[in-house]
Amino acid sequence: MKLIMAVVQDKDSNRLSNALNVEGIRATKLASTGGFLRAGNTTFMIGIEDESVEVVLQIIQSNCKVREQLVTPVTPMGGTTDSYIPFPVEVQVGGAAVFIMPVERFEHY
Ligand code: 2BA
Ligand code: 2BA
Repeated sequence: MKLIMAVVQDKDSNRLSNALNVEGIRATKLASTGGFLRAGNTTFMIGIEDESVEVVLQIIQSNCKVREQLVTPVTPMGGTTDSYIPFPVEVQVGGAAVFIMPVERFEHY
């Protein structure tokens, strides 16, 4: 079994939920916040048998879009705050940041 954690944009989360439901794939949605943009996003936690991992990845890929976003970072990208002038930058967000982890054991009580 694997645990898939996928950080997606809020705009895509309903569509992704529906697509997973249609395929009978169980998931938990967590409200999360991006460390860089400090804007809300959604983290999906999906416990899934190994043989269905690729199906889930395909569903995530086809339901999460890449979008351009113009932002003024609240912290400097270089790390130092000395002489930091906030400057709007365009960043590409998404479609999804996906982590796949082995599950040692799954219990359901
Ligand atoms: P945020 O941290 O709010 O990042 C939003 C977008 O800003 C990122 O899109 C990326 O294009 C840009 N960005 C982030 N950090 C940057 C930096 N230090 N310098 C320049 N640009 C930067 P994505 O890469 O598609 O990430 C979307 C969201 O997925 C992230 O939101 C974060 O919540 C999550 N994420 C991405 N990579 C992650 C990782 N390695 N670990 C945990 N969460 C991650
Ligand atoms: P929900 O997704 O809201 O599901 C609530 C209950 O609805 C489930 O209880 C199950 O009895 C039923 N259910 C959900 N999806 C189904 C499906 N595709 N076919 C038939 N019945 C379905 P539990 O199994 O006790 O799950 C309770 C909550 O635990 C779930 O809430 C979900 O948030 C989480 N969860 C369960 N299995 C998960 C998994 N494999 N990965 C991630 N989260 C899981």
